[in-house]
Amino acid sequence: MGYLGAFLFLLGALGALAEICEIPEVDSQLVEKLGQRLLPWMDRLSLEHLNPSIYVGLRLSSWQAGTKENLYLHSLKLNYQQCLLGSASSGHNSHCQAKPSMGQLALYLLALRANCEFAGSHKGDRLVSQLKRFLEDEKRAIGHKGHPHTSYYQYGLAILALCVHQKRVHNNVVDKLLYAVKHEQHLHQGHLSVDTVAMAGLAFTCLERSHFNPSLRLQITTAIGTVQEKILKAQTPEGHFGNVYSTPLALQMLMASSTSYLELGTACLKAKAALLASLQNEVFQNTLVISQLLPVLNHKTYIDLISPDCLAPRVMLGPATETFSLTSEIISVTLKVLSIFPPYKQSIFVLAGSSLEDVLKMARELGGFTYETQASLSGPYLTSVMGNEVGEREFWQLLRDPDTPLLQGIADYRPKDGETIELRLVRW
Ligand code: B12
Repeated sequence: MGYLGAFLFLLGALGALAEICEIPEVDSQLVEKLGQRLLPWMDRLSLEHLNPSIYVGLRLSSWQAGTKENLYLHSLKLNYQQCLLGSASSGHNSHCQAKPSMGQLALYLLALRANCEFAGSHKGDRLVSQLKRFLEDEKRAIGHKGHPHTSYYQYGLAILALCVHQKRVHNNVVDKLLYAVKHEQHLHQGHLSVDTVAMAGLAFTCLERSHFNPSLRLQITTAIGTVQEKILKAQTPEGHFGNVYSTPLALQMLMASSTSYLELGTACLKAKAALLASLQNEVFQNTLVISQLLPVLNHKTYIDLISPDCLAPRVMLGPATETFSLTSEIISVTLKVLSIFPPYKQSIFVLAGSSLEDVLKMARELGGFTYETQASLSGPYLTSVMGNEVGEREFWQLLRDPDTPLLQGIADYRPKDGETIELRLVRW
């Protein structure tokens, strides 16, 4: 009987463990290194470079950047409010090249919450109304065209941002996201990425916790289960959910929701091991991805923004110690573009360690090749090659021969000697 009791207790304990997604402690030096990568970006205070996701990531981490952080939030407020609310006639927003998008406004509202602020003032209310209007427009676009103007990722992000500010959205707005998650295989643009599903799951989790949209409660709970299932199914043999860069958001989603999936605990431990290996190999270079990972390493998620702990002690980040490995080795990278006529193919010689962006610059300098980029929160986004701008729902995909899409953008990816990189115009 004693043995049976102990056995049952052990089973119960294992069951309880298996139902939570927990990430054990990670070496704090490795985490600090990640945080330090954000520091140089916090000195760039123009609208083009401001990134509310950096602020959110840092506030939900165990590290802080002292006064730099306050200055950063101040610049975010100045620029976002001027560009979104300033009237063109008063000249207030003359320095705004482009209005922040729906997703950027949503991230800005998350940044305010990360500082324990509610969008309650007159200005805050107007921003909330703008975000609601964006969502209404997107809802109509989904009704007409079957997809939003922006993406389901931004749609989920916007619902999440309003939710953490305790702002409700209509059932029919939530309904469109519920439908997309449930019927994703029937949507004509194919499957939703793990990042997109995870963002939708975070939005649903917030709605569930806040008891919003009570008449959709059952559908919301079911959708959370569907999202968890999709994320778990997308786990790779190494342990990543989707790919290494979607794992942070996927983990945020899994950590935020309690679940009855028995395999959850094991899946998260495996993901954590994969993350650790990636951290050690310095795979995380991109500030946006780092900003999504830092909360996870501090056992936090965007759901914590419902009631953030702004007094939690955070350690000051030390100055970054960059280790430059200067090399004079020259490598050859072949650049090809077959989506145009006549096709382009050229070997480009650059210094070892150069980014793909350096290769593109060199190709342009040599002549016969042109390209354009647009600044985004993930870095420079390739928008045009040889004068061919992307049309609606098209993008210039980056691939490594024979046919492997790159997991990084032009600024972060560093081709190896002898590699062939293709730029391909595709629909998404
Ligand atoms: C939607 C999306 C796309 C859409 C964007 C079109 C659209 N109208 O939305 C499409 C399918 C076209 C796309 C393309 C690519 N993407 Co993408 N994308 C995303 C996703 C899911 C959401 C981005 C978003 O809306 N953010 C919120 C808004 C508020 O921020 P934003 O900066 O204003 O958003 C713009 C940029 O993110 C830009 N964008 C989208 N992807 C990428 C990737 C890079 C490297 C850059 C610089 C910009 C960029 O498009 C957004 C809309 O304008 C993220 C997931 C994530 N975790 O962030 C991946 C993500 C950013 N993409 C990624 C990648 C790798 C790419 C590609 C490089 C893939 C490839 N091999 O070609 C290309 C970009 C190539 C190029 N031309 O420069 C990675 C980046 C990883 C990293 N290390 O930085 C992510 C994190 C996905 C992942 N887990 O792998 N993407």
